[in-house]
Amino acid sequence: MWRDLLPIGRNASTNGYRRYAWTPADADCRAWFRAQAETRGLAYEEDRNGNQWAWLGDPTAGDAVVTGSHLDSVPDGGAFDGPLGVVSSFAALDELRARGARPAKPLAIANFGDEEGARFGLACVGSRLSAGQLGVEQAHALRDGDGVSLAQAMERAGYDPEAIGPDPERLARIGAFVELHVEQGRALAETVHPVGVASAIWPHGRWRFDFHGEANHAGTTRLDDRRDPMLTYANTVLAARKKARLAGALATFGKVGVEPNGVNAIASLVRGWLDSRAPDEETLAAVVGEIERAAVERGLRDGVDVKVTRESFTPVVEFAHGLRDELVRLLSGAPVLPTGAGHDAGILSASVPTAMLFVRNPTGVSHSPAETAAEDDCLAGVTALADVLEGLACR
Ligand code: HGY
Ligand code: MN
Ligand code: MN
Repeated sequence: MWRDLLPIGRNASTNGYRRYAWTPADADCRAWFRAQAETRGLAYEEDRNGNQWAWLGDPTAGDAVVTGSHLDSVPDGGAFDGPLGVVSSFAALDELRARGARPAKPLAIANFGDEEGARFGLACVGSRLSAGQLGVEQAHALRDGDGVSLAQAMERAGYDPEAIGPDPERLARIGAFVELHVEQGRALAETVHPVGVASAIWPHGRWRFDFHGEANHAGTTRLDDRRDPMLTYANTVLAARKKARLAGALATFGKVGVEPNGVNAIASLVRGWLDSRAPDEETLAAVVGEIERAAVERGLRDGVDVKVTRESFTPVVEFAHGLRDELVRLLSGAPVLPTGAGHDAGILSASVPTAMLFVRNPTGVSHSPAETAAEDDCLAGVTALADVLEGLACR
């Protein structure tokens, strides 16, 4: 399975993955998922929001145990973030069958669409739509960097954008959702444990900062006469780092756009996207507020107007304690850890009892081609997931 997925959407110059929603690489990932389901004789279905499902047992019976993750990537992402969860799900099902386990409940594997939000700017679109956490009109209005709307992209990929929307009946059939994911930090690397259980996801969001200045000649405009948004942007990046450090939060400007983007022209507009996360919502709101204030104050000095738009926000997620404790028991005392990364499991946790397993990442690196996990640890993850599915569905 791993070998088949490896070439899909790989950018040869960086070895990173560019598997964006509703692109040919995404279609190849979906075809792979469908083939994995059909090879195993699982009932395959795709919901109205582009999420894929592979069922063992009757999908309509209720109290299903569902596992899975996503196959899309960030720009030049690693091989593990997402795919490890989907591959491990199929492998865990194979393991259950090899053990001769007889599920008393329906089991399913899911691939949620557009988890990373790399193309349309909003993460977890597939699970958010199903859980009713993203309005249909809001989803239709999302646009990629080329101005293509989500609706147009879905249509071009052969899907019906008019059919998207909340799917409470499907979610009501799920008794538990467990997502396995590569760890995106080094907490497990410092332990003897290859697999951990998630406690919580930090609240996080994305804010667009538009710095409006004035385009002018780089060679003839006196420094005092400039309204250079790049200066305001640069100072805001530094302020974000400082405010986040002081508050014990995280703040990152990882994406930036410049107009007109000419070497010998002062920019007219710099657009930077802030990703910020914190242990609690109050801290997050305070940090983002301080970054915005610093930007506006600096803008006054530079003659630059600053406009801040919140593009997404995901509240803190505290995974269901009962299910989490059950996983720890099934895995003989696996460590419990929080994460700053968002997941479909976090979105679904508002509708369904949800838990996560993390597989040790020796470097902690993620959202990068350098992301990795040892083969033995991945196999331990499969065994752990099989133990969990057996414990939840077969007894
Ligand atoms: O950005 C995130 O937290 C994620 O990996 N979707
Ligand atoms: Mn990710
Ligand atoms: Mn992920």
